Amino acid sequence: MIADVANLMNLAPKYGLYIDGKWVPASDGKTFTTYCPATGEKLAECAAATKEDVDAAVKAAQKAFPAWAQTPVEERAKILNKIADAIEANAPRLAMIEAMDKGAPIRETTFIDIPQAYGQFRHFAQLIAGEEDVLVTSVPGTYALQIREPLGVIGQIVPWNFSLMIGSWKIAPALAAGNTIVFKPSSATSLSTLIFAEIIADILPPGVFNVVTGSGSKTGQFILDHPGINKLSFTGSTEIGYTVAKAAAEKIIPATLELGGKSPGIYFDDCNREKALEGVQLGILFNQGQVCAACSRVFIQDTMYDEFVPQIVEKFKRINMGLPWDMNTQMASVIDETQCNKILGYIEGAKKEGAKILCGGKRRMDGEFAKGFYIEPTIIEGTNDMTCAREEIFGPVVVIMKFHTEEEVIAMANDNEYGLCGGVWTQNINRALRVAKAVQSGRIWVNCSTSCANGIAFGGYKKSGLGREISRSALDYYTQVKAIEISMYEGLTPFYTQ
Ligand code: TXE
Repeated sequence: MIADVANLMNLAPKYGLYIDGKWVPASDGKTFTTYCPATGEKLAECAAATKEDVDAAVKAAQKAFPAWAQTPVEERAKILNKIADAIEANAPRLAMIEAMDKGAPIRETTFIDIPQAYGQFRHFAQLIAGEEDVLVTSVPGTYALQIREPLGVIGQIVPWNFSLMIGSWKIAPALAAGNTIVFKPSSATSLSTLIFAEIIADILPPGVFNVVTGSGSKTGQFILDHPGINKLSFTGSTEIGYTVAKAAAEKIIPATLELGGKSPGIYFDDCNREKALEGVQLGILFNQGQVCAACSRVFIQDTMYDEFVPQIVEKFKRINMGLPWDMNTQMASVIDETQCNKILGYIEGAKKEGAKILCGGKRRMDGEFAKGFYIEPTIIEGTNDMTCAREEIFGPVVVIMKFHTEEEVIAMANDNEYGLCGGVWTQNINRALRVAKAVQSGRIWVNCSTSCANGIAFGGYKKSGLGREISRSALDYYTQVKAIEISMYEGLTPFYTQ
């Protein structure tokens, strides 16, 4: 089945690395194989970029930079809109490849991943066209211009959970601001990026956007170490985030880091129960829980706990697991065996620490699930100090806990090293605002979950990262400010002459 779909979709055999507007093999000819996690079938051979290849990509981006940086914003905006149109025109193909590559339900890639991707390009096209250089009146007789200038060549590295979507969060603002790019997708999910490069090949000048596929430890590290990179932008684990931050510090270049999360979902007893149930589900089962923003710790007020918990269990038991390309599938495969074992390891660890598994907890190997990595939606009843409640599991596993008062739950929510997102469910507006303000996270949802609207800043507090994406502020992170002070004053400076 997969091989047929792959052929139909004209997949990767013809692809290599995309450097300076051309497809080239790795300089040593080496490739790596990518598989569909849902079936174990081979999808494609991709080129494994060497140090020389990364160097060639950086040089191409450096060469393309001056002209791209000077391209008028209206023209850049037009190009960004054309990229959005190209993604939208290829949406079914991209949604299918993303579903096959990461094993996620196609209804999610169709309705979330791909629209987010083209939405980002439209959003930044609009923003950049409206940007103005700031004219500041300063001391009498002088004025100042503040100009935002692009940084140069940006090294962008993304994870496997939302290749094209997270990619668009980085590519769109970087291009809008006039930078050029060397981009590396995760070796587990390179295909949507390669198709993206293919469909925009005639839209962008050569060298403005380059793709180097390969492993993190080699290709990724070559990007971090390259002296020609002027900024790093990374989404992935906090562990590799440290490596990226160190590489940036050594070169004194900026880095945007979007790292792990262990976000709290807080449910007060006056919440709309039906919406709240949907919130718990979306918060942890979307993309099999492999979402940095997942609300993987759920705090339920004691006055509704005994009634609400069985309802969540019931809902999780009814989740329709299936193959990714079936539109009825609500949950499919996690990314690979390592991730699968890691998740199961956390569940076993939770049991040893005294937690109770209320539902799920096992890998499914029956029928069509035999060759993939399917884990049942899992609810752990635990405490906030257990490993399963402290560390990012990155799977369909939620830890539920009881709380009594607002103060108590705020303290519990903040008692974690991460601070990416969070949700508060209540119909009391004052309480919603108080809790949203008190929880130490970059984004809080009130009576909703896991939404990532274009234009609303995304990024973490604490160990969840540095910088913001998706919104206007992303442009700040892809530019540097030049201030030009100009004097219209004819006389000498009074300070010196008196
Ligand atoms: O992430 P990595 P992995 C978490 C999640 C998951 C764990 C490991 O808990 O189980 O991380 O996943 C590239 N220099 N998250 O191994 O290693 C790598 O090739 C430069 C959370 O996939 O952080 C990939 O392109 N690059 C997270 C990207 O970094 C390197 C999303 C992410 O890989 C590199 C993903 C190096 N030395 C995983 N090593 C989130 N919260 O969104 C790796 N890479």
